[in-house]
Amino acid sequence: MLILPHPTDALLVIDLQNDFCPGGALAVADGDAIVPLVNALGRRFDHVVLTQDWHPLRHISYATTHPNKRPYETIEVAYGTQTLWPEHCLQGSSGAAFHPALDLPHAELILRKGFRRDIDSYSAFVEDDHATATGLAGYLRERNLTRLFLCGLAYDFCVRYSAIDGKALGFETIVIEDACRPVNLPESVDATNAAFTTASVPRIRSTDLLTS
Ligand code: VGL
Ligand code: ZN
Repeated sequence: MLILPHPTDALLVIDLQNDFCPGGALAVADGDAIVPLVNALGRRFDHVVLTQDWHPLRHISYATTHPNKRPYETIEVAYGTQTLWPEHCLQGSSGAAFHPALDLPHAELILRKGFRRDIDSYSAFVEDDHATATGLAGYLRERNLTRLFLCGLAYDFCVRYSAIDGKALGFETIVIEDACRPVNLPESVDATNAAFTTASVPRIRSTDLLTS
C-alpha cells in the first residue's frame, strides 16, 4: 500500500529520547535502531512534531517516589493503576535529551508531557487522569493538520496511548509499526495490537511511505 504524504499530514515522533535507548534508564530493546528510519520518514513530511517525556523530581511514575516499591510493579493512584518505572527522562537531564542521531531540523513543535509531579502522561494528547489536555489537539486543529502518522518509543505505552487518543479526538491516525519499538511487558504488545484493531487505527510499514 503506497501512501503519499499530504500537506495536512503530520509525523508525530514519540519520545525518541536517550533514556529509552540502549544504555538509558528505561531502555527499550533496539530503541536506537529506528532512528535512521525516523529520519528518512521525517523527510517525507512537511510537518513533524516531536514529543518529549519530561518528568520532574519525585515524579509519580518513579518507583523511587514510593516507599518499598520496585520498577515494573503497579500501584493504585487517584486516576487508576500506575506502572512504576526506573527514574527516567528527568527534566533537563541527558537521558531526557533526544537521541543524538535524530536529525529532524524542520520539526515544528516539541511537545513536552508528564511534567506534572502527580500525573503521568503516556499520551501526547491527554494525561493519564483522562482529563488534563496537553494542548496538542488544539495545536493540530488550529494548524489544520488532520492526518497523523506515529512512530517512536515505546510502541506499547506512549505510541499506543497517543494513537488511541488521537483517533478518539477525530484525527485520522496511522501507526508506522516498524518505526516503533516496545517496552514489552507481559501482554503489552498484544494488548496494544488489539486496542489498535478495536479503535480502527491502521498499522502500516515504513516502506508504504518510503517507496517511490
Ligand atoms: C514511556 C514509560 C514511561 C514511553 C514513558 O515513552 O512509552 N514509557 N514513560
Ligand atoms: Zn515517563
